[in-house]
Amino acid sequence: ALGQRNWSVSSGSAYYVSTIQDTWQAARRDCQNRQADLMVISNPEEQKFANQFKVYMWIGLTDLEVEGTWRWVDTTLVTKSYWTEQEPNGARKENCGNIKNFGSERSWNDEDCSKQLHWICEKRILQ
Ligand code: 2F8
Ligand code: CA
Repeated sequence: ALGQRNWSVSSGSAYYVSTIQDTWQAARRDCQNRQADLMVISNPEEQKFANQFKVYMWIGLTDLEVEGTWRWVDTTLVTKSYWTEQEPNGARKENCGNIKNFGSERSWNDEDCSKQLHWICEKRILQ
């Protein structure tokens, strides 16, 4: 089917990369509509995967609940992180995480959630 072509499968998860841009909240809703959620980066392979797209990408990273406490959409705390130097710098203005500095392993940025960006969904596959 058409949809399947947009998913790539790698080590226990399937990833969907959006063709359009939208806010972090709308991106999350889109992922949920696909029986998925925004991408949770749990290992260096996933970090590398997320860095391959040469445009900014929303991921499932937010401190909307408690300012300064960055969590993944699956509610886990961020353990190994890949913030760009000087990030996160947005305090209360920037509460959603994206891949911005994709030329560097340390690619994460905190961004205004209402910005319209591409996004990556992740669906965990039972095995
Ligand atoms: O230099 C990093 C910095 O770039 C922008 O601010 C100038 C980003 N914000 C917007 O684009 C709105 C920041 O999130 C980022 O930290
Ligand atoms: Ca920032």
